[in-house]
Formats: sequence, structure tokens, C-alpha cells
Amino acid sequence: MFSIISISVILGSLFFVLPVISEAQKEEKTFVTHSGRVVTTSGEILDPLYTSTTLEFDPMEFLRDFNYGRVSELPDGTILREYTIIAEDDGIMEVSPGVFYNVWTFNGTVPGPTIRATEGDLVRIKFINNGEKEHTMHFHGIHEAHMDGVFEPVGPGGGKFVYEFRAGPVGVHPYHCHIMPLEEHIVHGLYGVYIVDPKEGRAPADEMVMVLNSLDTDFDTENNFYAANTIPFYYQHHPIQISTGDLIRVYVVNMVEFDPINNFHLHGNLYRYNPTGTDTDSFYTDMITLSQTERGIMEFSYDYPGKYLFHAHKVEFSEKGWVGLFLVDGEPLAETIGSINYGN
Ligand SMILES: [Cu+2]
Repeated sequence: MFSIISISVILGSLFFVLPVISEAQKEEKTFVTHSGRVVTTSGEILDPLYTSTTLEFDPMEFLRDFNYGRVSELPDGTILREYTIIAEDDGIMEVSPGVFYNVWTFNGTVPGPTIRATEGDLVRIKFINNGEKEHTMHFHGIHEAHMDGVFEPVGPGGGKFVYEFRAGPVGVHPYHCHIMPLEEHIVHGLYGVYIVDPKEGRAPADEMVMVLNSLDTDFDTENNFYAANTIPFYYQHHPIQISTGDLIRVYVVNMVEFDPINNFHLHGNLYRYNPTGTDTDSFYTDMITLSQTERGIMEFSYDYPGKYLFHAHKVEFSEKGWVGLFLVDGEPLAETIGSINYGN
């Protein structure tokens, strides 16, 4: 009895000494993740650790996944590429352990599939809206006005529309829903990448897509998380494996909502950057600044093995998830030591 009274007195006195528990701490909740792990969170987890099994979306798979469509040849020799894209707006994705977000998706993922064609191909998109709101697909690029996905809202509950246009111009372009309020339809995830390859092709490379995006998980029109390919910190915990001497080509598209700019900094290296990927002109840098839907093609290779960061040099963004690693294996390229190519 004495010990119980003593403990009560001690705890009672500590109440006046220790800081009062904040409202945020009181609001912490316990979740069971998809992998069965128990996580306690207030919804503001920075730098979480997790395994890919806790996620419904795999950024490593998305990174190198290109959808070339169903390919056939028309009588005049034109290549026809047909795609089926289904919009939904009731998905829940665990974007970080214990942080569940209502995602609006094209074909079930954020970003939607990376649509890829060659310049001059006929692109036919069979769009089905299985959501509860109106949606469209608006492609950046060149096409007729009624294929622009702005003035032809596609109704919920199975509404359909067929977008058809010639692929062009060469480059990397975004596509996204264009229904108002646009920021709501974009920040929930209705966007993706559309790559148009030149007819002569590009040099063989290890090709990747990085969509720079953001998540407003508490719906106050300010972002809580930033990422390359949706999941905060993913490529930091799962480095992208490459080798010395390999040509790396990154199709990068900025879709961050609410914040006016984003950027991309690469460590231990510089890259050739071709804005929009539309012509052969490029510049040599380790830093680009991108407003929303600005995009381009980055090319680089590493001379030395090791671990190299890439991240937003807007530090707030990197500390809230937009950070990753390239893990470069292989031997140093002996012929480059002392004669590094500085891109001139
Ligand atoms: Cu929409």
C-alpha cells in the first residue's frame, strides 16, 4: 500500500514538473499496416522505415515500367497504339506507414501508367471514368481541340471517351485530369507521363521515369510530403542500382501542387538536361528548377562507384520525402581518372 501511495505522489508531482503533453501527441493513433506491423503515428511521420510489402504501389517497379499499348499497323502503314485507362477516385493508399491517403488514380496507381509511343504513331486512349466525380485526360503535346480533355467532361459511373491523336512532338510530356477544381484532381493523383520517342530512337540507356509529386494528407492545401514517384523517402531506403559507365536517362516531370517551384539536384556528378526533350539542345548542370508540369530528359553516367544522393535542393522538400540514392556498383573507370569529361 505504501509503495502504491508513494508512486501516486511521485507521479502527481511529476505532472507539475514535466511539460504538458501536446495536443498533437494526444492525437496519436495506432494502425496495423498492410504487412501486419503495428505503427503509432500522429499522421506526420518524417523519414519512416518500411518494407515494400506495406505498400500497394511499388516505386521501383514504376520507375522502369513503360506502357507501349496494344500495337497494330493500319493499311497506310501507320502504327496504332491503343490504351485503356480507367479513372477511379475512391482508392486508399498507405503512402507511408500509418498514413492513409485518398488517391484518385488512372489504372489504379499514382502516377498513372507511363504511356509511350513513337513520333507519328496514332495514339488511341479508351478512357473509362469509374469514379464518382467527372474526370478527363488532358495530354500536353499537339492535338485537335476536341481531344484536349478540357471541355468534354466524362461523367462518373462508367462514362467513356476516346482520345485519339498523332504522337508528337518528340519529348516527355505530362497528362492529367483537367476538371475543376484542378488542384484537387491533381493533388489526389490524376496525372502521369507521356513519352514520345524520336523515329530514329535514342542511344541505348537504363531509362527511368521520375514524377516529382506531393501529398496533402490533411487537406489544408499545403503539402505534408514530397516525393519522387509518390512514396516519401522510398529511393533513400531502396537505392536505385546502377553501374559505372552505364548511360542513365531519366524522364523527369514535376507535378507538385500548391508550391510554385521544385528542383532536382544530383550528387557527385552533372547531367545533360534537355528541357521538354523536344530537341537535341541540352545544357550541363547538377541542378534544374521546375514549375508545375515542367519536365525534361536528364542523361548522365557515373565514373566512380558508391552511394550518391539525388534530391530537391529546396531543403524542406527533401526533408519531407523528396530524396533518393543511386547505388553505383562496378569498377572506377580507369581511363577517366585524370581526364574526366567535363561535358565540353
Ligand atoms: Cu478529375
